[in-house]
Amino acid sequence: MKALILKALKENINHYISGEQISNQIGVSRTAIWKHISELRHEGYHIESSSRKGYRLISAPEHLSAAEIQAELNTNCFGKNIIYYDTITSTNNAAKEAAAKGCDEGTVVIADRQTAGKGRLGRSWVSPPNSGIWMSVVLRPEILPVQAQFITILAAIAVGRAIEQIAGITIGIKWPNDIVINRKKVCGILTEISAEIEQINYIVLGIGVNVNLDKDDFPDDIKHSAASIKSETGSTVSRKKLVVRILENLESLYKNLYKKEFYDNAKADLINEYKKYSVTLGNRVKAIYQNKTIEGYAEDITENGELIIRSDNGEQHTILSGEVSVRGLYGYI
Ligand code: BT5
Repeated sequence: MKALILKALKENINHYISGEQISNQIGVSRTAIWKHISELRHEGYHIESSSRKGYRLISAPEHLSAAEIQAELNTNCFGKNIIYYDTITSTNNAAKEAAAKGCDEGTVVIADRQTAGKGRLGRSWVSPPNSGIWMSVVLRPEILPVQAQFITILAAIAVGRAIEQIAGITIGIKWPNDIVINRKKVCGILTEISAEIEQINYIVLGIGVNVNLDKDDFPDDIKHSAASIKSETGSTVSRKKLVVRILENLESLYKNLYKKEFYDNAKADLINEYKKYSVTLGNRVKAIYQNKTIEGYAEDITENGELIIRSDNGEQHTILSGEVSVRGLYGYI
């Protein structure tokens, strides 16, 4: 029924069609039409209504199909294989299944909506329809598992650059993996690894970007700390263009990992760029690390991407992964 109403609206795009006309055309009551129209609005369709003239479709939500993305994508490997879902539990889980079955490196799993989006340490990630980028990329790097920390750093830079290029807004990176705009989180990265001692089987790089979410899309407990590109710039951004740019940036940065000189030179450039984006460095922080809480100043980021904290008693701590709150961000005062 909803599909028929949508079809009638699409046949008249930008023109009004009265409730009576739709009702005659497909044989449903005007109340049922109103109910379906309001559902379509929730799904991202912009439909105007006027009591005299009826309904008018202004725009349909952007569809992130594989074909739409690939038509604009300029890469050799990343996104050559895209698995798209309207709804999935978690793109990271789907990507892990695909990786375990042997899918190619660069395979992308992307969904319009996640019902069980995952953050780190068992936390959840809010992923409503029509508004975000919820995607995972399968990587098979021939590096040592200890070097995998770089993938998160590289991804944060690739996504950060892409947001700046497409939305024209300045971003910051909160160590290790949050992208923030105006002190609020717009993107999270979840890197999951399947490895043996000396060899990585695969890495699933999960990227969640709040692109066109409205404030009301966030539950109350994260309303103060989360934002979207749209909520901060006031403009809707094309998810497709952003996906394309993220994959292109990722591929070009990732290729460097294989260059012989990467671990001598390029790595240092990457860390320097990461430091420039950092909203953690130079600030007061509280870190939960190996079951201890450390408070102090974020002093530096090492050449391997670890965070150095000088605690209040003068001790220096080098943190490879963990939870770090930064004063002034997300309600930490
Ligand atoms: C992250 O975890 O930030 C990693 C998020 C990765 C999400 C992507 S989406 C595609 C792929 N498939 C998945 O299932 N996951 C990945 P963490 O640093 O643990 O942050 C999680 C915390 O951020 C939550 O506990 C909330 O406080 C907050 N949060 C949840 N959803 C959010 C959202 N949409 N925007 C901003 N903050 C959010």
